[in-house]
Amino acid sequence: MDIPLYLVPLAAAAAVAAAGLPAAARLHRDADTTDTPATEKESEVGVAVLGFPKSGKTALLAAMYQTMSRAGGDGVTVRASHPDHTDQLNDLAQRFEELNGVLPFPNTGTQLHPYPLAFDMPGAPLRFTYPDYSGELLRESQRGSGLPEPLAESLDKADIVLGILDGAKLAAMMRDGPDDTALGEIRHLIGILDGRDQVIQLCVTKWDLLDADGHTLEEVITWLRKRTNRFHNLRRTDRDSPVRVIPVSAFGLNSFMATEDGGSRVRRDPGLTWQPFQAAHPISCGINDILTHNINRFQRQPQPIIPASASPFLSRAMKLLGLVTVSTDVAGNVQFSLNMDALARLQTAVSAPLSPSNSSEEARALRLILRHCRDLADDLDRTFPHARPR
Ligand SMILES: Nc1nc2c(ncn2[C@@H]2O[C@H](COP(=O)(O)OP(=O)(O)O)[C@@H](O)[C@H]2O)c(=O)[nH]1
Ligand SMILES: [Mg+2]
Repeated sequence: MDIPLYLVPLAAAAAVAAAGLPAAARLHRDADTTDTPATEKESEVGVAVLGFPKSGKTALLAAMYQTMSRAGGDGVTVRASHPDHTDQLNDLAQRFEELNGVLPFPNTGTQLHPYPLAFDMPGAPLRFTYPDYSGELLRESQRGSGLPEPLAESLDKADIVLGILDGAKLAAMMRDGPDDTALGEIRHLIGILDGRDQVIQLCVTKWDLLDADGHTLEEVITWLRKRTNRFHNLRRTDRDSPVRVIPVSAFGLNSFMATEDGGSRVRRDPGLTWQPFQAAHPISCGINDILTHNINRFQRQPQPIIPASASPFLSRAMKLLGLVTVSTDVAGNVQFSLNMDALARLQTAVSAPLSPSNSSEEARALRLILRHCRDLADDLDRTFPHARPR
């Protein structure tokens, strides 16, 4: 059977690959999937992605990986957290670039296809997994049956939720008038997000199309607000973290790739290079907000103790940055109490110079990642002042 690896769900690919491996390698792989050491498990930041078919989820993954796997000035990069996935991700990005954007990965099936990524520096305490899947899963929930199990589970476990709004459909509606189906999808998606106490970022994909039509982000937001009451509620300013609307384009804005014939074909200009637009911003803004969101959330409780149910990454990061005081209760359980000045301490931890003398390698790596993510969030604020609710 000639199925390219990237079309095979990762679990199946791992099983196929493991079957042909020597025992030592198999052990290593097993350890990676099932017996992940506690320290590594604790570093996982949960990411959920909500998007209808063809909204640009896989293209965003390819573009995000292309962007994040190349170091910027601060040296922060992302790699696949297992060699198998490196090949898959490189393949994905390469095919995206070379096959004229005729994307070779229409995900099928009812499972998520996880792409685990890790920040690539010594001691970096942060991993995340981009869950790609067939958008039909989300469509299924529109028929009133609730979210299919894997998607519901991914959403419940997530620290960061990325809601994908299809920029091509927005561009078409802003040009030709609202379309019930496309509008129904947006309302459904926002309905799922509204009321969730998590870091949420909305991505408007295929921004190249809206940009080409001369639309500003402000116009897009005004358009959405007029047609979706819940959009306004989702973006209310007293949330624990802001729901940004982030323009992204996997193709980029330089006409390297462009759709033709109403989107059915993609043309590539070989004289130009692939420069995705703001593809790393959604996840970076999400990471930037995780700690602030949860500090705000815990501070509203009568007793600001980090619950055992909190994401393991949170407890770990808060401890590394000195935002909590660790104690033991009468039953001998370790308790993490949020410090009163946690928000101020967080600001200092992210901004202060990184010196080996006063912090561990892990804490320095975390601070560097947080600084990198804050810089991208600031960059978004400068480029698109309307991205953040005001
Ligand atoms: N113009 C434009 N089209 C895009 C972009 N990203 C994706 N597309 C188009 O949208 C289609 C669906 O994208 P895909 O990522 O496969 O959507 P998914 O089903 O949500 O994973 C692709 O085949 C492209 O033609 C983009 O940044 N700009
Ligand atoms: Mg896809």
